[in-house]
Amino acid sequence: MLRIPIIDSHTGGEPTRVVLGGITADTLEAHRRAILCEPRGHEVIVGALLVPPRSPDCAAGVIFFNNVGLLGMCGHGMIGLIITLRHLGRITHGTHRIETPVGIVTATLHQDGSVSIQNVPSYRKAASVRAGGVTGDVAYGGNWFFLVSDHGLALTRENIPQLTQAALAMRTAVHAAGYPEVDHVELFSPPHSPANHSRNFVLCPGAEYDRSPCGTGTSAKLACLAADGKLAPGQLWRQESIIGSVFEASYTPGADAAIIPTITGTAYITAESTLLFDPADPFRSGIQ
Ligand code: PYC
Repeated sequence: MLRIPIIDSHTGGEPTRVVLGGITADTLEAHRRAILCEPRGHEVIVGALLVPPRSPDCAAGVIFFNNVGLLGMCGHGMIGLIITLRHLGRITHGTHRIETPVGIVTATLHQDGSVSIQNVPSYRKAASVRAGGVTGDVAYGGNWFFLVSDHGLALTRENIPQLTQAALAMRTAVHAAGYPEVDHVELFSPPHSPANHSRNFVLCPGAEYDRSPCGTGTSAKLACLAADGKLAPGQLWRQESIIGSVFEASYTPGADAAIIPTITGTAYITAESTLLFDPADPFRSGIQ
């Protein structure tokens, strides 16, 4: 019977399932949905397959995946991975380089248990794109985002079904407007807590919403703020999620008008487990 050891965590409410073995990058696709989705999990879980790094100065390599495919990077997932590696005794406090498919991310595990990730270069590709009755920016932060503030919707938990439908329609519209690379939509409003600068709702590629403020989405937001001259290098940005969890963020200037964002958050281990795939189970591959 196939056995896949995993460790689950959550970062600001958003779950990460780190896969420690049992499969390789070559066999991931065959098991991707079975690892994450029902009956073993839930569509919202982001997977993180540990792989040997190609670069000898990296502590680990990781491939992030979700219910519909692979993710270039994942901010909340990287914070969850670092806390998982500490839980396993594979790393201690300090700075660690982690290889992702879109570049090397430098993660710092602080003494207080929080994690800062220096993300891949992030940039705004297009400003003020008109699509589906709204205007937004297209930006990259390790994944592609359509960032919209003029949506007219309240970012409350009760509104999550309406926010999801509206964001799905915006994604279709921004594809039609010439940006097929966009797989996440990020809606903004003023924060609910005066300690924060902004609240967001993030639609993920598989139509789930991010419970965390989204590390790659916050990176894309910083790129837009920097491009508009609204946030200076080193200035703190506190991004609040739809459930009220917070990432702290800032940036340094990068090459070619890109920025290098740093995102800080905290993750907690929720389970250590081994997934079993019984050949007699008609749903061993998940509910397809
Ligand atoms: O934190 O970057 C992130 C993320 C992407 C999708 C879900 N979370």
